[in-house]
Amino acid sequence: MSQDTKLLDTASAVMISEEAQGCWDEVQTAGSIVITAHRSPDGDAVGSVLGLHHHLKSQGILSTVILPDRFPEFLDWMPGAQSVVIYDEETETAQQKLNEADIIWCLDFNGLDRVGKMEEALRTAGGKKWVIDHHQQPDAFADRLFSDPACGSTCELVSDLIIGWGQADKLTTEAMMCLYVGIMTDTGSFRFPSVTAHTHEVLAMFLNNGLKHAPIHQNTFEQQSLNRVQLQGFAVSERLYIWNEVGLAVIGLKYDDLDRFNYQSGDTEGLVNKALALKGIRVAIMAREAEPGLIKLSLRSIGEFSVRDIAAAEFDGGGHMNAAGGISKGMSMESFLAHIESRLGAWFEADTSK
Ligand SMILES: [Mn+2]
Repeated sequence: MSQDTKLLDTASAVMISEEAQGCWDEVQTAGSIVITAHRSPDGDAVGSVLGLHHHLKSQGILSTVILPDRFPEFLDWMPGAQSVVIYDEETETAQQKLNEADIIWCLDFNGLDRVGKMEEALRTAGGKKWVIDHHQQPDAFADRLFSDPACGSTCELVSDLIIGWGQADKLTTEAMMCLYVGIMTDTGSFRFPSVTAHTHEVLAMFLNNGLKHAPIHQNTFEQQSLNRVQLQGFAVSERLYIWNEVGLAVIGLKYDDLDRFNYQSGDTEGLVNKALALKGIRVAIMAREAEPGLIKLSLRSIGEFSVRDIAAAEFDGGGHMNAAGGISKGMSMESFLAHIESRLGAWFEADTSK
């Protein structure tokens, strides 16, 4: 087992800044702690807030987890998911907790405009805002900022912080399960370029600590409803639009389509990757008409083509170079697709990555 020991040693040797080290002293004496993440929380957002929450709890430190809106159904199984306070649903409770908090951990987002309707409450809350994030160009709202845009997930950064605190061996199964989910989902199951040897060292440390990974994959990806599977099949078969000359594929699901398959939050998760997986396609957009006149977008790319730039400039969004989100207002799906076609020249003209 000497190999295992070596991996554990490497992961244990994460060096963190003095400031990050100091967080540990401060959380121990804080009266009230809130942990939150961005709106439309994904696996990394939910995983990082719950992972940190479970770890602090195991060390006798209580915290309240608040998310701006509900997380997708496929994350329901995560330990602690049921105790999350959803701002949109329990606004008063959430506001009170935010107001009382001495420390507000802000995980997996880089600006106050990423928390939807919770923005004002978070902005005016008096507690210290400690940000752990991996998105580019964080806004200046953090009292403490731990940002690493090169890192594949916020869950890896939270893991590093805990390892840096010297508490790797104190990680509970619950905490590791949640952190694993975020590393897994934000790296496309450990296959994106952002994955490093260190990512695998952290995962190896989890496994050495007794984490069972197979049920996590199964719970996250293999508990799909028939409606979801059929919606995804329908989307690929009937609502996929391809511009081969530029390598773009768009899936455009209308409001009525979603209704037909009794759409639940999270049902189109991962669908954009089916479009991106096509031969010759290097930019994919998943467009979902959430309500008439409001289209939610998920953008992905391969290589140097930045979907973040398009999302930020044209769709009131942001994200990473190869994975971004945004919205389009006031257009039907037909006019949205026509709009995309009208923008191809501008998007791909200057593109030299092809
Ligand atoms: Mn993330």
